[in-house]
Amino acid sequence: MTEALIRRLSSSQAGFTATLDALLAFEGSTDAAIEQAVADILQAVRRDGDQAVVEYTRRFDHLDVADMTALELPRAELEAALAGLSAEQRQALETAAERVRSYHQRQVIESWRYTDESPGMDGTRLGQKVTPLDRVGLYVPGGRASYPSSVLMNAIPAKVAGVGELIMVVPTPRGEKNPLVLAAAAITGVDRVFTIGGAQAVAALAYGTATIPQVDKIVGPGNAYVASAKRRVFGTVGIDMVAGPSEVLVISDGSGEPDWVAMDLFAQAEHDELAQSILLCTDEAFIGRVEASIARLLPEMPRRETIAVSLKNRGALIHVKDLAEACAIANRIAPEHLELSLDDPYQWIDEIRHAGAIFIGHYSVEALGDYCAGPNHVLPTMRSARFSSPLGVYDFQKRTSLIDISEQGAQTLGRIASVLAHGEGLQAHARSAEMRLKS
Ligand code: HSO
Ligand code: ZN
Repeated sequence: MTEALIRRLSSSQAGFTATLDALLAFEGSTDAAIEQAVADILQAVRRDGDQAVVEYTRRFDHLDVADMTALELPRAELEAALAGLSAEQRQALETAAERVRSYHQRQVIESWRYTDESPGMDGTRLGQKVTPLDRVGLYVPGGRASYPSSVLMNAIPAKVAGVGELIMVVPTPRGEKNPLVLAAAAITGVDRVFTIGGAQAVAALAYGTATIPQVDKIVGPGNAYVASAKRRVFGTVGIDMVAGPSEVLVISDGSGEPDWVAMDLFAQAEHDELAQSILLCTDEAFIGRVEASIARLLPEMPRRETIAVSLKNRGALIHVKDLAEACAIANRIAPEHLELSLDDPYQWIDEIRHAGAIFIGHYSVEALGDYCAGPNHVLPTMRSARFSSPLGVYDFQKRTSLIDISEQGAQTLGRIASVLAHGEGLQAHARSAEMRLKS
């Protein structure tokens, strides 16, 4: 008998919960050597600015330039990349961008004000003023995980929010550029692009250099060095989130096509050996058919080696008693992507409390959401959907409170504040409130 491609589990087996937890456990790397290297890079860029960035780019990306200005891509080069696409590619990218834009326009939050009508508060006006961030840095990885779709998913909500200036960084080892990434930058109106990457690019954005302006927030995925650098500069600038490997959970009642389910599991697994693909299914025979589909389809896949490692180490086909139990397990997993591969999915949506995105029914497949359905594909991973949300316009808007208290309102509030301030032993607080009382 050959070794299984993916583990099979059952929710009724002894120790199932512990087995599931072990499968989900993922330690974000805290490699001491990486941490030290990143700390050194941040310090050097902070101290030496452009010169340090140029030097690291020479060392790590084998790109030898005289100075930082040579690492900025002129607008014309972005436009040329766009013009160089096939009509089909350009059309696809533009349509995807348009759909993502139209979805995100619905997320914009507006400023608001109201007049407090409670007794004694005559004329007191309160509100919330919404302001986009001034300047945002977008990190785009080089190499295998350099996704034009991620440029759309990060740049569009920033632009819809009204961010003043969007600065993209993307490493181009040995000068090799990804034309689709540059075209996506052109389509979304990224303002400036620098061909730098790694911790040095994060440092340049966070601290600013003579050439690269300091940003207020850094978004976008990256390798362990980039993740560590983002964590370290947090506080000096905002960051989006530190993403873990991508995950999909499929819930099936056996009503779909086993090949479709198998390919959906592959689509996640092909991202990365650490990616996680799990099926929860009420129908034992269907699980067997999915397993057979996996065995038959895997050899056809160009990325079969990555898929095989991902499925073997982190994948599972799990038999569950019923769909209520499947939803309970899904809530425990809090997956980044959840597919409800059911004939009648709507009755189960209310049962799902924790998921980054829910794909409803047999045709709503994650791959469509990754590129062009409209919602963002930057989603909470590693069970963080319990407390966080997809990337969106709200990540690029901030709120300021507005307080306009009338003379009458100050009488009512002053008495309350005075009592509380005395209780806290803060005399100046009490007196500054009391001075505005009339008698
Ligand atoms: N599934 C990834 C996004 C992506 N897929 C980009 C293809 N390209 C994380 O949600
Ligand atoms: Zn994907």
